[in-house]
Amino acid sequence: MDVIDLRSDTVTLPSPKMRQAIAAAELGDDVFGEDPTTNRLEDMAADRMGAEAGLLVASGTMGNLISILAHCGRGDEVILGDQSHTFRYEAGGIAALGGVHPFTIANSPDGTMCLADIAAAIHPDNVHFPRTKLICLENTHNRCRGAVLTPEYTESVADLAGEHSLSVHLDGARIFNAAVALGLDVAELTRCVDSVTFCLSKGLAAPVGSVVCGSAEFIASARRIRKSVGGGMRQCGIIAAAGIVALEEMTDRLADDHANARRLAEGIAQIDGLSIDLDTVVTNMVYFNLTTDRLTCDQFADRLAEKGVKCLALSPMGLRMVTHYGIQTADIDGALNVMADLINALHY
Ligand code: TLP
Repeated sequence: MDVIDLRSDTVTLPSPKMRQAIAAAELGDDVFGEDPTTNRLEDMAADRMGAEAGLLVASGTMGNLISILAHCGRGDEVILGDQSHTFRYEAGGIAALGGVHPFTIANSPDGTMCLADIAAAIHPDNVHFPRTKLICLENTHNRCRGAVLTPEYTESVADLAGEHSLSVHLDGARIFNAAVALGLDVAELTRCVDSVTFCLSKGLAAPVGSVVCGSAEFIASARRIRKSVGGGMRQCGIIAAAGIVALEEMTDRLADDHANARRLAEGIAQIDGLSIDLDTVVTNMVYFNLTTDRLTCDQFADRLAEKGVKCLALSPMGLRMVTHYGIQTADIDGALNVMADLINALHY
C-alpha cells in the first residue's frame, strides 16, 4: 500500500542531489573548525539570515535550547508563547538543563503575543523576581496553524525588547515558509532579532540539521554551549552538504507545499462531517476538526492510517496535516478521497 504521510514535514526524505552531495562532501573535524563543508553552510546560512555568523546544530530543539542558554543564565527568565514549540514540545530543556524560567503569555490565534501582555510580563529589577532576559517568537507558528508573523510585528517586539535591554530569539524552524507566504526575502523576517534557529530538515527536506544565526560573539558563545550539550559533531560536512543543497534549491519550492495545503483545505471544507477555517491555512499546515461525534479524532486518525493516509490527532486542536516535498497534488486528491469515503461510511 502506498502511504500518504501528512503527519509532518519532518518526514521528508533527501533529494537525489542531496544524496550525491553527501557522498561527495569534503570533510574535516568541525570541533577543530576544519570541516570545509560545514563552514560553507554556516556562512551561507548567516548570509541568508542577514547575520554575522551561523552554527550547525543537530535539530531545531537543540538550536532553540542552545540559543536560550546563550542568552540566559540560571534563574533568568524568558518570555514566550503558551502555544510555542519551545514551551510545549522541547522536553522542558531550558528549565531542566539551563535553569531558565519560562514566563508564558497567551498566543493569539495569529501566532502573536499581545505587546501589552509582553510589556506587563517584563520584571523590574527586584529580588523577588527572576531576571527577564529574553523574548522568544515563533515564525511560522506551528500550533497556531502555521500562522506567519510579519516583519512589522517582529520589529515591534524587538523595539519593546530594546527599551528594556532584552534580547529576542526567533524559532524560525519554518522561517522560509513564512518568507514564501509573504513574498519577502527571509532576511526581512530576521532583521531585528538577536538570534534565529531555522531547520534544514522539514520543508527544505534535508535529512538532519538546523542552523543558529546571530552575531559573531553570540555564535561563539553558542558554539561553546553546543559542545557542553554534546553537540560538537566531527565530520558533520555530510549533514551540511545536504543543507547546502536545501538552501540552494529547496526554498522556492515551498510555494508548491502551500498550494497543496490550500487544495487540501478546500477539499476538506467540501466534506460533510469535517470542519475547517480556510482563513487559517496560509502556509503548509492544515488543521481541521470532526463535526460528527461517532468518532474521536484519535480514532479517525487511526482509521485513516489503516487506509494509508497518516495525519496527527492533536487534542484539543483536532487533526493536523502538513504538506511537504514528499507530497504531490495527486496525493492530496487521494487523501481527500479516503477521508470522504471514511466519513460517508459512518453514515451507514
Ligand atoms: N515540530 C515537530 C514536532 O515536534 C511537533 C512537527 O512535527 O511539527 N520549532 C518548531 C516550530 C517546530 O515545529 C519543531 C518541530 C521544532 C522547533 C523542533 O525541531 P526538531 O524536530 O528538529 O527538534
